[in-house]
Amino acid sequence: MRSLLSLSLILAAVSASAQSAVSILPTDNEQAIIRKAASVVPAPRQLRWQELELTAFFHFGINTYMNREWGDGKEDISIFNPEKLDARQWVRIAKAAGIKQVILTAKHHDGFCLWPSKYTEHTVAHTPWKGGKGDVVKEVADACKEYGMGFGVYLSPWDRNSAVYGDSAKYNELFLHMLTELLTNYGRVDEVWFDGANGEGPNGRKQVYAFEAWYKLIRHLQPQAVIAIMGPDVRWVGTESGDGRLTEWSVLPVSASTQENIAAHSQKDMTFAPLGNMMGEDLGGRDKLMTASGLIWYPSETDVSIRPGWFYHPAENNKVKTPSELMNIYFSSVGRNSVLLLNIPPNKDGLISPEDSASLLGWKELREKTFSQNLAAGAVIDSKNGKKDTTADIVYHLAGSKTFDVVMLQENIRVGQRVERFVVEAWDGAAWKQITEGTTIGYKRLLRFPAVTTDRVRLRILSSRLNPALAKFGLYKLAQP
Ligand code: FUL
Repeated sequence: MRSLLSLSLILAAVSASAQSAVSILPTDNEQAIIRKAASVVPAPRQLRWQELELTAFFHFGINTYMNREWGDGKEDISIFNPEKLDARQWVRIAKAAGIKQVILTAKHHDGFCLWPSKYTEHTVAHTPWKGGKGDVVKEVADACKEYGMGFGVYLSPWDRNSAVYGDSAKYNELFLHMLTELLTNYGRVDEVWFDGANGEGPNGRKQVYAFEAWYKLIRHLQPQAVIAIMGPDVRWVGTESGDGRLTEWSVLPVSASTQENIAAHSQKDMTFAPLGNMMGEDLGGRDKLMTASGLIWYPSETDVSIRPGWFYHPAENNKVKTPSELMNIYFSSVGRNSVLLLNIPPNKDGLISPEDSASLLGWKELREKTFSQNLAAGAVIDSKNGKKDTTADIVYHLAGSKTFDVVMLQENIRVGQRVERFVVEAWDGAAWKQITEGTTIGYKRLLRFPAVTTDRVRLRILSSRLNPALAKFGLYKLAQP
């Protein structure tokens, strides 16, 4: 018998060879490849990002004024005048909802820059807002500093305004200048988000992006920032519905991060069902690893909007997702080994609307009520490894009879992601009865099921790539909205 905190039997030591990328040699057999996969670990910047769990997007710009989703870059920017803009309100609301980091659309596909870039006239400096002296990027960055929140920038590679888009060398140079401004003038940047969307179509302008130069610049200026989507650190989950995969590996074949692969699966038009939806498959299962030339830590991010659109539209004020809907998204994103990137679009006044903030706070309350009391706390644990050390049975003798309908599992991803299959069972007084099951765990796995009352729960790890290394186990009772 051992205490909840001393899971030493199943906690693996950090392997000396742990790293965020490994190559696979032609001589590696299946066993060697699986061992390697189990030892791939997040880089410190990826670990920090994963532990945030909840992040937010602020889609704001000329589209907010045009009541559009995709601008064409020809907009008359004199309509941009968010007189009541208060970025502190945005960040305060996000923080009150338990969100840890926010990302601002510094430049969307229409090319309008929310900061006074020196490299184009299509910016806030050429609008009536604050007599051309305003800078939304600065206001958001400063508010993040004030409230202790992470700060990130979204910069669309696809630019429908720039005259040099399609002249690859010139546009890449412009893009590097813009990135430099964003990464040097606003303090610490924690995430850089490169959208893969491109609606040029087969006869459109063809721009070859200088990704390597962009990444080098980011690593140089803001080494702690994760580079997301068209980037090496964070992968798009593959849908904008809020649904993560049931089997979600953070260790993938290196081919998953190629730009061709990302671009092929990104949006090509404004519909919200991306072409080549990447959700169908398990991307990092054993079969995928066997043909890989290398393996990388490449975790998924689930982006979804609190409203139907990414930008604010008055007609959607009654379509804001409810606290229960946000709770479902929480379970299907954070609860499926992903980080949630929830979009909250400020309105034309430059404020988050009351509908959105009420829903966010209701959701926060539901999470707090549900997760404040871990019914496995104080349990006495009896664990034994199976015949192979890649299986384990862990019995939790609860501190009395408890009723719960949620289980939370976390792996210690500092040593890698390992668990491939598990079941959770409850003792009904005479026998063990299965209450739920799953495949991957990863950073966090949350499962819901009809309420169970018992004083004994058994977690059985049926398959793992190396000895399972669990970080946390929790049992909870869902709060009613
Ligand atoms: C997509 C874009 O086309 C949408 O407008 C939005 O920015 C979303 C987050 O990414 O690819």
